Amino acid sequence: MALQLVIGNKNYSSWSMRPWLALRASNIAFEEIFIPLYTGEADKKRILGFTHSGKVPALIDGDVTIWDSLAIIEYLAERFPQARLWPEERADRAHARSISAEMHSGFAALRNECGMNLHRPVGAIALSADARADIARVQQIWSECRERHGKSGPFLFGPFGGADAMFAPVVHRFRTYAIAVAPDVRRYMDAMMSLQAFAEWTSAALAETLIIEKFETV
Ligand SMILES: N[C@@H](CCC(=O)N[C@@H](CS)C(=O)NCC(=O)O)C(=O)O
Repeated sequence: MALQLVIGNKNYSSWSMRPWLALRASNIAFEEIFIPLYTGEADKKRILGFTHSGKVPALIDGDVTIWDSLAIIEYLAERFPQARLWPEERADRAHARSISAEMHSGFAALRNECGMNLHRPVGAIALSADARADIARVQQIWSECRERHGKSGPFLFGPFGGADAMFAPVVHRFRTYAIAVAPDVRRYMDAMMSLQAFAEWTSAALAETLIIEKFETV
């Protein structure tokens, strides 16, 4: 039975984007189940029919359900070792997991002030000191990885992997909010935007017409 990934609106759902990208960039076959977010009770019930968390993403693999983006990526890494979602070396793997967990649990100011919204016209906004600190920390994480692994490929640990999937929505946030970035960070963003799976998600998001008013504030 094919894997099923339950996701929300591609334009807004940064959490959905992460495991979707991990699957697509790794050429793992899956069925996509789209449920529009924040439309009311009926769609919320549909999400609850897949996961009691009531949130997307959720991955269904037969009788196993995995909810939460990072848990899904961990599951995929175990289930499809050939996809090499985590680096081979233990120290690099620990590093990749540390930055992925840091992304997963942190950067609240950046997330709140620069919500993912792909169809938003590109333009800068005034940001709080906390958001600016988040942006500096993300750039530090990416630069450190690129400095260490630049020779093995254009992504954080060389080839595309789970850590890249976790940070992918930030590439869109930096792009749409016209964040000034260092040249090595720009090169990483360019590599991400050239990735077929990333481009595929982006064009599908831009084709969506559903608007979530509360995410259209800036
Ligand atoms: N920590 C979760 C966050 C999931 C989450 O907050 N999903 C949002 C959409 S991006 C959601 O499903 N919201 C719908 C709702 O709360 O009704 C993860 O990493 O997957």
